Amino acid sequence: MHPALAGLVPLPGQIELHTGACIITDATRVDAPTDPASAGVAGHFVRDVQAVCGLHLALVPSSGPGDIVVSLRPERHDLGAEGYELSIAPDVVQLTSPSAHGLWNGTRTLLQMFTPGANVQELPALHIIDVPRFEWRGAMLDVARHFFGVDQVIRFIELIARYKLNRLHLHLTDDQGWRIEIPGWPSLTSIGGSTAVGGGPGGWFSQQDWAEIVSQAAHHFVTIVPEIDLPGHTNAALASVPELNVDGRPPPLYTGRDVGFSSLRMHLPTTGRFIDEVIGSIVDTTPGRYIHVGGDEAHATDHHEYVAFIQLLLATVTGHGATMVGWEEIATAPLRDDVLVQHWLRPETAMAAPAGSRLIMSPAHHTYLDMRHAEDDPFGRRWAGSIDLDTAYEWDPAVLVVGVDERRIAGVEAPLWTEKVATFSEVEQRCFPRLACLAEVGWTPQASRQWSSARHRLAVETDRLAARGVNVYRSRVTHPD
Ligand code: TNX
Repeated sequence: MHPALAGLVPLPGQIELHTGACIITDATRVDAPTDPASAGVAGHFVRDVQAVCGLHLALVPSSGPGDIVVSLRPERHDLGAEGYELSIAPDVVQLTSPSAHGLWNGTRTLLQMFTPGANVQELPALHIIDVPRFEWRGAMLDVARHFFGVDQVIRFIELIARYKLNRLHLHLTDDQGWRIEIPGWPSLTSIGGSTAVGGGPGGWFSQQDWAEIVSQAAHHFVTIVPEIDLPGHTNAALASVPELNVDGRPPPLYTGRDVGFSSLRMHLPTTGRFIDEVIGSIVDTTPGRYIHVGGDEAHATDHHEYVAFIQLLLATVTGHGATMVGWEEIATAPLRDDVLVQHWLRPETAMAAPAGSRLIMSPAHHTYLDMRHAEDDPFGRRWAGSIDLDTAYEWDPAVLVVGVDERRIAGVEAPLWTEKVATFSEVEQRCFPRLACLAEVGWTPQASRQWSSARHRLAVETDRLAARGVNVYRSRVTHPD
């Protein structure tokens, strides 16, 4: 493989290598369209090139010989919502897409061809046509068990966007913490946000913090998927709002690691208003159309009440004009076809989703980032096994759940639960480069994916991340000693 292709991840769907090369120097210019979204992508690319190798490329409105020409071609329906075409010839680099998102994806590929630190770049002549296999390619960060602040979340967005991941699911509430300000309910954060697993200081996002997160996400073509976990995993809410409790007495804050002991109560007069105002506020402040309502491990809710809750959540989320997402347990209640069901543990539970609905695949044994990397990893958990890079890579979302084929799969997502992850450096070590494996599962056609090829590219990517100061996991499967 040409050295400039050694760091590509996810691997593009079609690459055709030609002879010759295009030389990029600080005289190379980037010719960008004038619409704000495409111009933003081109500007971002110029800044990223400078960060990777120090070259400063000028942004210009008209093209000349040797330029990198970025063009928006709305008529290229064949490339879908996110696809792009990239052709590199000795005298010009051309990047084309029908959407700014596709141009963004193309610039990510181009950037991965730049050799870090080199002030003359030799890009091989080639032709790429690249369209993602799945629409939903995500990571989840649990900011409830341990809190991670705005700067850390933005850093996380920058890192996942390297791999064209386009969803960041934020697990905002759980037994141990409530992490987002809701107008009219100040105790949710002042009490519910005041601690974390192990008794640390916790924290929460103000409305201003949240606006900053969604805006930075948009600049990286990442849609934020906020999760308010209901009706279980709610001790922090119960501890903050006395009226949510049957006896009106709030339980103490919880800083342990158990799951499945808390529940809202359907019949209490405050419960419905609470759900409506929380979901309404989240919808109003989050531009993406998805609201994740959790629904997992509600072991303290009887099944009748659970079904009633899921129906109430569905009516509330749809009433506010959003699309509901939930963990696979919600499929035990009647749903609508537009609900997204997130498979994590039991295929037979996920299978109960309506025949017209779509699934997000997060099989614990391949995607759970809190699991240990290998048997000698002292930090990871073990209930879903060891997940080294080969295990994170070698699976096919289309064969996991009987009756759920390619067309019913919205995509893939890897969650990081943080009961045992307390610092951002640990977040990095759990996620990178494992998230690069997930990105290729979600992007590259199954027939073009081979562990024997991915292994080398992941080794290059691991070294690049390390050189940029990311606390990577150095796997024996990519770095044998
Ligand atoms: C299961 S996955 C959970 C989380 C835990 C995680 C720990 C899911 C929907 N629920 O509440 O944090 O296991 O690995």
